[in-house]
Amino acid sequence: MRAARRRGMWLLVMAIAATALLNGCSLQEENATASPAAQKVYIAPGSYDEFYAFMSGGFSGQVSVYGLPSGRLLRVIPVFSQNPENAYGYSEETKAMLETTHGFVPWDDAHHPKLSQTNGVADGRWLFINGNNTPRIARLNLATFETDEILEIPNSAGNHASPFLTENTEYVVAAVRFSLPIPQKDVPIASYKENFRGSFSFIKVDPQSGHMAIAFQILMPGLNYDLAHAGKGPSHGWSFFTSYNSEQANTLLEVNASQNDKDYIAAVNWKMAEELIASGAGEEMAGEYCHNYLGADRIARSEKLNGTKVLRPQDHPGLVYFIPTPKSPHGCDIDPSGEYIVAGGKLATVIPVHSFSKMLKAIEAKDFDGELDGIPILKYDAVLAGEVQNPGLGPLHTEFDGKGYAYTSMFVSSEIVKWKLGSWEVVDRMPVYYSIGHLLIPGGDSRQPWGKYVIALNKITKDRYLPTGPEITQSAQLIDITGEKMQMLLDFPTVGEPHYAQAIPADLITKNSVKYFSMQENTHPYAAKSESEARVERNGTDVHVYLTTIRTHFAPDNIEGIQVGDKVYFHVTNLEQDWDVPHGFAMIGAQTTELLVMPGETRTIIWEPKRVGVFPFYCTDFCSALHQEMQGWIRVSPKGSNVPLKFGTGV
Ligand code: K7E
Ligand code: CUA
Repeated sequence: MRAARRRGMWLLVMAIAATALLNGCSLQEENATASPAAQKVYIAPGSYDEFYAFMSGGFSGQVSVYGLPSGRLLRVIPVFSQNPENAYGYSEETKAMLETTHGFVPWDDAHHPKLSQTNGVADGRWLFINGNNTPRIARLNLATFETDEILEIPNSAGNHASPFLTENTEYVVAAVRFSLPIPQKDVPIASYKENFRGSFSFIKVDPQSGHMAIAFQILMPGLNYDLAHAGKGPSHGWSFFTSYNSEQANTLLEVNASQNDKDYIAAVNWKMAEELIASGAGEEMAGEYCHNYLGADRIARSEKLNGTKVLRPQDHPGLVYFIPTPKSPHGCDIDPSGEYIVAGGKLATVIPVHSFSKMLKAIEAKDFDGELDGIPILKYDAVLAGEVQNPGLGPLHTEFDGKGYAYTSMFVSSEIVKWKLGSWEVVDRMPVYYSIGHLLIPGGDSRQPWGKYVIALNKITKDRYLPTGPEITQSAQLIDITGEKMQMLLDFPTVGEPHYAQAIPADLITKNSVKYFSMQENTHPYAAKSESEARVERNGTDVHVYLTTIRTHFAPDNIEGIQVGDKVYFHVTNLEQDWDVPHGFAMIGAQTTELLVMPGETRTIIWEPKRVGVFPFYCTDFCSALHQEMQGWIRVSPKGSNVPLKFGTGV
C-alpha cells in the first residue's frame, strides 16, 4: 500500500519534471528572467506610475483604476453599484444616479470602459462604460473620478455592444445583445423571428459638458449584436457591429446559434443616418428611459424621458450593410489606420480581416450575396483583406501597437498572438494564465497607440494565487511589447472580472485633477458653509442637522430634543479646503451607510431613531492625530417629550 503510494508520488514528480522540460522553462530560468522583468515594473516608493488603467469590474458593476506598470490599485470608482465606502448610491445626493424605469437598481454588470477621444486619440476628459443588464451608459468625470451621468437606453436588452465612441466623441454607440419585441409586447417566445428586433442607439455627447442625449435608434433584424467599434480616419462616419445567432434561435443557443458557417458584421453609415434625421426622416417611437446626472450643486437628479427617433434600414438604402464573418464573431476592432476591421470569430479557425476600402468598392459594384430583412449582404471575398491562419483557438479581441502589429486574445488556447497587418502572419505567441478575454494596449483601439505594454485580462487563475475559498481572483498580466518578442512582466489581481479596459498616459489625467471642491461654489441647499451656519431645524417630525466638519471636530457636537419617530437628516459639510482631507460620518443604527465627505462638499444621510437614550456619532476617516476625538452625542427623548431642541458645542 505504502510502496504503491510512494511509486505514485515518484510518477507525479517525473510528470512535473517532464512538463517543465516541455515548457522549456525550469525554476532557475524563471528566476533568471525575474530580475529584469521586476526592474521594468518597479516604481520606487513615492514615485508615480506612467499610465492610468481603467478596468471594468464586470459583475461588480464598478470601474477600478490601476497604475501601470506597477499594477497598483489606486481606486475603485462606483458606477452601477452602491458603494458603502463613500456612500455612493446610499447618500441622498447620489441615490438618484441609480434610478431606472424599473425603479431603483443598485447593481449592474459593466463590461466596456471607453475613454473620450479627440481626433481619434484619448483626451483624458471622460470615461464611458455600459450597464449590460439594465441597459444604461455611464459617463465618469476624470477630473473628479466620479460618475457624473447615467443614461438608460430604451428599446434595448443586454446592452453589450457598447459604449463605442466615434472619433471625436460625437456619439456614444450602444447595441442590443438580446433582441426583444420593440416596442415591448406580450407575444410567444417562439415568435422570435417575426417579432424580435435589435436596436443600435446613437447617443449625442455635448462637446463641452459631456451630457448625453439619445439622437436616434436604428431598428435591426433580431440577431445578437455583440461588440462594436467606430471607424476612424478614412472610415470615420461608419460604425461596425459583430453579430451572432444569424439563425435567430430562441432556445439552446449554444447549439442552435452555432449552425451557420458565417454570421455578420453590420456596417452602419451613421453620417448618413445623421443627415436623414436632420432632414426629418424617421418615426417617433415611444419608450421610457431615465436620465440621471450630477448638477452644479453636486446633487444627482433623475428625469424620466420618453420617445426616440427610429430609422428602419429597409426604408433607407445605403444606411446598413452586412459583411459575412466566420463564425459567431465576438470582438470587432479597427486598426489605427481605419482601413482594417478585425473580427474575433470565437469558434472560427482563422482571424478574418475586412478591408474598409474594399467594402466601399463592393457597395458601389453592388457585389451582394442576397439580403436579410432588406439589408444587403456583401460578398465575403469582395470585402476580405486577409485571414490570419492558424492563430490559435478561440480568438476574441484585438488591439494594435501602432507599429504595424495586432495582438489577439485566444480564449481557448490561453495565449496572446501577435501578427502583422498586411501579411497576416503570426510572428509571436505568449501563453497567459488562463482563459484570456479582453486585452489592452494603452490607446490600442485608437489612432495613436502608446504601444509599450499589452495587458491580458484573464477570466480564470486556478493555481496562480493563494487560495481564497471557492473563488480565486481574476487577474491581469502585464507584458512588455517594445521588443520583437513579448516579455511577461507581472501578474496582478483585479477587482471583479475585467472585461475591457483602457489606459492613458498619466499626465493627460493629472493636469485636470480636482484637489477639492470650492466652498464658495458650494450651492447645496443644505450646506453650512461655516461653523456659524451650523444648526438644527425642526419641521414637524423632520429634523435637519446642518453639520460641519473640520480638523478635528463636528459642529454641533451635542444635540438634544430629538424624539423617537423623528426623521433626522444629517447634512454634513466638510469645511476643509485642502487636498486629501475627507471626513467621515457614522451614526449608530443608521440603516444606510457612513458618509465620506470630500473637502468643500455636502452629503446627507437619514437616521430614524427608534429608542430613547443618548447616541454617539463619529468620524470614520482617520483625518488627523485627534481623529479619535472627532465625535458627538445626540439625546433621543420619547415621542411628545418636552425636552427642548438644543444644539451646539456643549449644551
Ligand atoms: Cu467579456 Cu467584451 Cu463583455 Cu469579450 S466581453 S471577453
Ligand atoms: Cu475627521 Cu476623522
